[in-house]
Amino acid sequence: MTDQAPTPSEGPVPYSGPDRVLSGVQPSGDLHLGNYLGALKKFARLQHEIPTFIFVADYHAITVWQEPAKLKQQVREIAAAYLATGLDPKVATIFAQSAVPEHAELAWIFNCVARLGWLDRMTQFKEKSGKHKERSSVGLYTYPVLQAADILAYKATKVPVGDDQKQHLELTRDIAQKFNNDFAAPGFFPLPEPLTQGPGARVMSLRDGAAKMSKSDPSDYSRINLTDDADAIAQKIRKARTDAEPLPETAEGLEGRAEAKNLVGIYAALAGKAEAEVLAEYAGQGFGAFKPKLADLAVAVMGPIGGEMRRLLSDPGEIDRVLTDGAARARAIAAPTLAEVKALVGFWGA
Ligand code: AQP
Repeated sequence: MTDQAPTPSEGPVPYSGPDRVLSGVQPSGDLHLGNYLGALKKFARLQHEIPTFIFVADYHAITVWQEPAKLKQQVREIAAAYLATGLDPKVATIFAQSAVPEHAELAWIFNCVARLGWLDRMTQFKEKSGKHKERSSVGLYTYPVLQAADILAYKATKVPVGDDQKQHLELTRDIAQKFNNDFAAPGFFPLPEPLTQGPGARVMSLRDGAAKMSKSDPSDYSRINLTDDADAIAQKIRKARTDAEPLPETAEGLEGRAEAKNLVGIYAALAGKAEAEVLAEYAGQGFGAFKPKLADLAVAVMGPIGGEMRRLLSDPGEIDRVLTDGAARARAIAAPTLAEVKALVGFWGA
């Protein structure tokens, strides 16, 4: 028995298909400002430039325990967040991952392409499994392989994600490249690019400038949720950890001041400005003056999103129609890809 495909590696042949965007968010808790700035905000812009597929990652969510009675509602909440942050279901394809079984089937094939050594290097598994790795689900370990299937089922070329996902994107590229080599199909899968540029690619916790803002942080004061009202947003910013120094004139002056850098970065991302512009405006001022300005801006941007989410969630029928229609449109792309893959692998009936 060999663990190597016999096909020799061919020189890289560029993918020549159309550009497509794909990304998703797990229905594993309240969405926060980091998810919005790192991911959702970019989706709304990209949909007008490139065909865009955005899914609710419910297969990914169950890599850690999810209450069955709540999961469906959590899926609707993410879909509501997509719509409330500007995704248009007539333009973008919006769907639930579990409604497109091709993702799971392709993931199995990719499990047989990816190497254990590749997965062993994934830092997110190490962080999420913590000290009790042997008690983690197998799904949590192979999560990046499913992510590769999510992307490549649509032959997506661009993946808007936060900075934390860069390593997983590299794995997707490795899987795509190895599949193309192993099955003598040069250029069959594209090597997708992560779109992580811009302010907001890595929003940090409001309580700890060294930890990323995360849904699973036990402290609600560590993040601003998309559904927080104006009072909660202002209070969380008021209580955000900072230092006693005034804001510097240049970005270099923020080095070694993680919490200060984070708040300036959040302001810049929300205002659509560069960090340097924010500093030019507030240099010399302390956080007593800066925080209320940041709170006003955050309330102005986030408040309407929360309101629209509440309106959408009051009529789940509308969200369900969007997801049903999206799943049919998604399958129309993913099913032919999977059929091609099965033929290349040599399966009976393919
Ligand atoms: N702090 C962040 N800054 C910028 N982008 C972020 N993203 C997540 N946190 C930040 C981006 O949001 C998208 C969706 O993430 P996800 O829900 O699929 O999973 P995640 O990255 O694991 O997000 P969380 O909030 O940290 O969830 P938990 O706590 O459940 O693990 C991705 O594009 C991600 O990069």
